[in-house]
Amino acid sequence: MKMTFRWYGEGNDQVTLGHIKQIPGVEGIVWSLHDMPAGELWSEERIAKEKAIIEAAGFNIDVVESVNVHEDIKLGLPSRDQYIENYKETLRRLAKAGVKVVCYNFMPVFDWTRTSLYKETEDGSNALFFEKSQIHNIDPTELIEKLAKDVDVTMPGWEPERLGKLKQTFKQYEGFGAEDLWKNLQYFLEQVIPVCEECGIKMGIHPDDPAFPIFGLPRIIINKENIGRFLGLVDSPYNGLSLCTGSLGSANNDIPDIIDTYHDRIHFMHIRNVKRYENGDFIETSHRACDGSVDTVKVINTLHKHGYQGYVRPDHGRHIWGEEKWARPGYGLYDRALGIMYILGVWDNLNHEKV
Ligand SMILES: [Mn+2]
Repeated sequence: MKMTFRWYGEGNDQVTLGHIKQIPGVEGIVWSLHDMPAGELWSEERIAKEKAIIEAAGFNIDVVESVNVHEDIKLGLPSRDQYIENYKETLRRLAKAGVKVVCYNFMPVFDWTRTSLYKETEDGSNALFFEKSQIHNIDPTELIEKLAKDVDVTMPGWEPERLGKLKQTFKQYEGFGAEDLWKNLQYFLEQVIPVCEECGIKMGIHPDDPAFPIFGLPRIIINKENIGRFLGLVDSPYNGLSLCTGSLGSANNDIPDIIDTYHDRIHFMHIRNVKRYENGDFIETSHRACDGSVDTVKVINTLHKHGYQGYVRPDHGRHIWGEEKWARPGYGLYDRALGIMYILGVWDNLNHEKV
């Protein structure tokens, strides 16, 4: 596995490349142009600038997370064709700069949803939390506005231009079902994957988070069966997965079994843990297997068994040692660094005869 760390860019992240440099084993930065609205063509200058910053710090730029998919593509509106053309050209430019894997998602309206960003836990840390009953009793625009007020940074999927149009976007999805979303995803892939085959970029779709429908919006990348259907939409190694154990772990998925079945289509792994409660609530925990509902050791063992050569990053961490005062929700420094040491500890142990 090749270890990476997500970083939001200079001036946009309190974590610095210097901090990341001191975490053992990190080879690459998972990056994006976070101020770029979905659907826009990325400029070669901006890509080159980001590449220079990251490479100067001694990291590779192999993985981009994300190039966001414009809502009109998910909705299947006539305007999607121009946005898809922009997407294809952005991929060509990223390939030219040396990018190997692009992560994206195909979730209507929101990239991810929680009901609390700083839920306190018994040990004094706090973490992202999802309370199912709250979701049923709140208007989605109210919920997102409430959460957005808790932080002074823009979070992926909650960009101001998206938030400003939430009510209108929800209206557009009235009467829109899972099969419509499948059809529009297929249309997108049939255009984009041939470009990836030409330029050598592997696409990795991120599972829906949480992995079940909310607010009446369809969610399709949620379980083994649907992942199989997704991979069959365009049966190419370039049409693959960014397998996120935390997202799939928000529902009762057997993730080691999913890895066993689809390992040759996994280009990028997000490894983290969540604790699921019987009432459907879940909270993000440390990466350790016994702290949550995801058997992270078995996940790593299964990747090792298949000789996984792809990219890995620790996903969301808890906020610990007071870092909630400055860290992005889920993207502090400390718990993700601990997560890396856990992942690499298990991995090195499996490799011990070779070390
Ligand atoms: Mn993830």
